[in-house]
Amino acid sequence: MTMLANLAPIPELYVSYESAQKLKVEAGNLKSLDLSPRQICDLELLMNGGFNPLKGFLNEADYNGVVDDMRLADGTLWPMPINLDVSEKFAETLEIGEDIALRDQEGVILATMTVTDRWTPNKAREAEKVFGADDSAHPAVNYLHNTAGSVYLGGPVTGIQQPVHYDFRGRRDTPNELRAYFRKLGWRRVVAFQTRNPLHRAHQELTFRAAREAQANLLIHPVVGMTKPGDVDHFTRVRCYEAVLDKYPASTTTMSLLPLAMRMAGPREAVWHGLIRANFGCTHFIVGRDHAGPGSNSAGDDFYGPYDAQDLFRKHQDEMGIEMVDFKHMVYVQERAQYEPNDEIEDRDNVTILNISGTELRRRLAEGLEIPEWFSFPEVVDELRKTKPARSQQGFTVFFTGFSGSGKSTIANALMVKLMEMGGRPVTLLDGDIVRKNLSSELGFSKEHRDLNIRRIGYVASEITKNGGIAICAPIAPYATTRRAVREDIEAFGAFIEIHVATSIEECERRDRKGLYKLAREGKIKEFTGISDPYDVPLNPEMSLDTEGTDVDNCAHQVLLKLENMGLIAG
Ligand code: PPS
Repeated sequence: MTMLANLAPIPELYVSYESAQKLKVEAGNLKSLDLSPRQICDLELLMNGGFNPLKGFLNEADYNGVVDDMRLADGTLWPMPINLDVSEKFAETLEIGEDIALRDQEGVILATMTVTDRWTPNKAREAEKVFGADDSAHPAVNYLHNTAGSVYLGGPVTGIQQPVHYDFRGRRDTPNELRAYFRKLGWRRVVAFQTRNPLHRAHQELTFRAAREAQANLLIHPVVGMTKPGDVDHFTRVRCYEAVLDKYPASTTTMSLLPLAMRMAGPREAVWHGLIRANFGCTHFIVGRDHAGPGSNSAGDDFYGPYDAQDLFRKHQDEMGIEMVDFKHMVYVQERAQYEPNDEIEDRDNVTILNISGTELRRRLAEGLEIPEWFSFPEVVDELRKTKPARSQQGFTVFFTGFSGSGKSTIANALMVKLMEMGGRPVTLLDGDIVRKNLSSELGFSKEHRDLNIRRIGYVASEITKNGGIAICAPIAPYATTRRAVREDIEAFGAFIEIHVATSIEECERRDRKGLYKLAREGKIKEFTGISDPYDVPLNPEMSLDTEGTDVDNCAHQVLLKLENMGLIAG
């Protein structure tokens, strides 16, 4: 262990304050791109040197090298493609060699970029090579296919200003700010701990041991850019970290927030994380079990082996300028009242080994069950309970879908009344007809308009869910992909219960309560769902209701039982 930090400043892409003011005015005349949240994260780390040696978004030759061999065209190790993905429409407007302005989501110009390269990537190949499989169960593969633009632009970036953050400003540092801090305190060996989860006792013990092993100071370096969908939000996490920070011996440990957009790419991600921490002045980096793991693939198996990340890191660390401190899984040994690495436990057969998995922790939080003190700190558990109250106190959305006249509105109304009778949470009904009067009065029934209508319903329902209410939606919602997108929006805040009101088209037409089927058959209403327009039958709804043999009251009751069964309402 000889590594000592060279804490000299690293190159940034920013121009001087005076030049920035001038450039900002000039950039106002350039074609401009409003960056996505992920691109803003990437740009911030490009500009401040976190992604050193990159000087901009990857050009085509660098991209190909990174995808194929984790190397830039000049041979430098770099495992993650950092691309400026745009729409074909925007790409077509550009000339090679042209400068463009890169703006944040409010329109503030953060940087300019000279477009040297423009190409259409083979996304399936990128998915296979970088993430190990072209499987949309992987969050980054899903992003690649469903969110990222189809054309990549590459070229050098000139930084004008940092993205603005209003939260935890005092806890955010650029690589050079952290380097200066380490210099000032005389910290020449620093071990960084990457995390996207709240810290519990096992993490504290692990980081503590890592610092001892590396004879280094400790940097808790949590990601606050973008993590895995469904993670605890960073506001809550930072409050948790602040509580845990007090448990470390004073002046050995510090915390700084990293605005990284994670890709959950396991082994490649570990190498990337290490290179980033070297830029932030660290000499050591902790890689534990299943580092940056994305969970399971669509066949139900893990994408990566639990120690693949450690293996890849070890293979490359000589050229990385940072050393790995590898850790096995930490578990609690009850008789000795301490955490120990799972593979180093002595006298294994005569001790009680305790562990609470992430899934188990989420279950306990959701059901309001006890979380033992050996597992976490009371302050951390308090914070988590505040943000994630027990399921019976969280907001949720019940989303009915089915043909016109299937009985959606009637059942939704009955459900609303029953929930209001029970009390406890505000209930809002977003019925198809009501929404079309109040929110979507200008829309018709083309695919585009129907999707817009459903996305609006989804947006309102997600806000209601976020704020602890119950949203009951009852549109036709004929397209499965749109229903999935709404589900994703809502599940960030609470449960989404999709209910297929499975009345057959023949029965709906026989009932024809509004006389619309007759008009549709006569061709007087065009694009009528089930007659002259498609309906994707839900494949995995939480529930399917048969209205042909069951009355409305009973259908609503079945829904209540389901909600009770899911722990969303008290029995
Ligand atoms: S969608 O596809 O989800 O946006 O539809 P939605 O907002 O639920 O609106 C459906 C109601 O509009 C009436 N209507 C039609 N439905 C389907 N296709 C066509 N072309 C159409 N034109 C008008 C119909 O009364 C639907 O009401 P419900 O409550 O479903 O019977």
